[in-house]
Amino acid sequence: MMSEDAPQWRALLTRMEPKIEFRVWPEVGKPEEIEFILAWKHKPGDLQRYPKAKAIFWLGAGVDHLVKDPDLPRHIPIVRLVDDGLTSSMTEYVLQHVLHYHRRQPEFDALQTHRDWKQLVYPLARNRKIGLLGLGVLGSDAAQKLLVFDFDVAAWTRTPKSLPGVTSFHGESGFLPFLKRTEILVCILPLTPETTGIINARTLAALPEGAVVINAARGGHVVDDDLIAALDSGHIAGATLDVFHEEPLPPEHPFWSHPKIRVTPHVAGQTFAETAAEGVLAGMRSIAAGQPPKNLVDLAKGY
Ligand code: NDP
Ligand code: OXD
Repeated sequence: MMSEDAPQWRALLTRMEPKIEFRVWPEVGKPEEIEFILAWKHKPGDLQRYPKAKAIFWLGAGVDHLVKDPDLPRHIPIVRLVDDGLTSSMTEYVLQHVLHYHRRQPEFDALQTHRDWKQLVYPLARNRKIGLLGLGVLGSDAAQKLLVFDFDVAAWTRTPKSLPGVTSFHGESGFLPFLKRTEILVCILPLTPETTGIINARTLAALPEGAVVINAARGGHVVDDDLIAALDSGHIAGATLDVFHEEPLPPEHPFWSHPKIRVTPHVAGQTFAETAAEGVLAGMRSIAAGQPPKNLVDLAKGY
């Protein structure tokens, strides 16, 4: 495995399955002895060094970094992380920032700087239209919890979806109607060639005046200059961004100091070994028993 969290993974996995011999990259010993690879943000090219590897367990939900590795061994299963801890933490992030905008917190913050006591009104949650880009593992959980707060939730996906309480749009023809009704746009899409740059000038212009954007997916989804222009024109009222084209976000990047942008350092959803290790072990056991593991990455789709 490769990760600064390796000691915790080692402790958890070997407690659950004492037969596991756990090696931490780069001290992997003989590459031909490695059966399962656990990786996250690996050094491109390294994964092809293990001729007897039976699977790669990617310790994150988004596999964009992995699938762009030209030396990725494509003949073995690639399993991505689906984990309750990660899912809950992403939902917390979505709720935190949706509520921040719904309750007009940026405006209250501005009023406070002028010692101005103004009781701005906000709509009932059921009249606040949230639009989720993506309704997969993470989007579905966020949608369900937003519904608990009574928000009016819609989602846009590649294929048709039906999740009770969620208004569904899909494909190219569904994109514009989805945007037109969305006041708080939340991106939880995988980064693929189809979704790269999806938050661009046209998308932002289709949102209603005063809409806000929360990007919890990947920096590559946003065309940075288009977002800044839409914020500066006043059409978009604010943006919360967790992910960036370059991470860490370079100190000179205009996002850091833009008055309408909140930056968080790629912490929206976190992988917790404590909850994730069991799923990884279950995947290894399935493969060892000749069964297909859960949460396989579809390399043709890229997620
Ligand atoms: P899933 O694969 O479970 O869901 C992906 C969703 O996106 C599906 O609803 C899918 O639709 C939709 N989608 C994919 N491509 C398109 C497209 N071209 N057009 C419309 N919809 C599309 O992924 P997860 O929910 O587990 O994770 C989503 C992403 O969140 C990850 O890929 C990762 O980049 C990001 N992430 C960010 C984190 C952070 O800390 N900032 C933490 C964890 C994840 P369909 O089902 O129809 O194919
Ligand atoms: C992930 C991430 O994809 O942390 O899991 O971004």
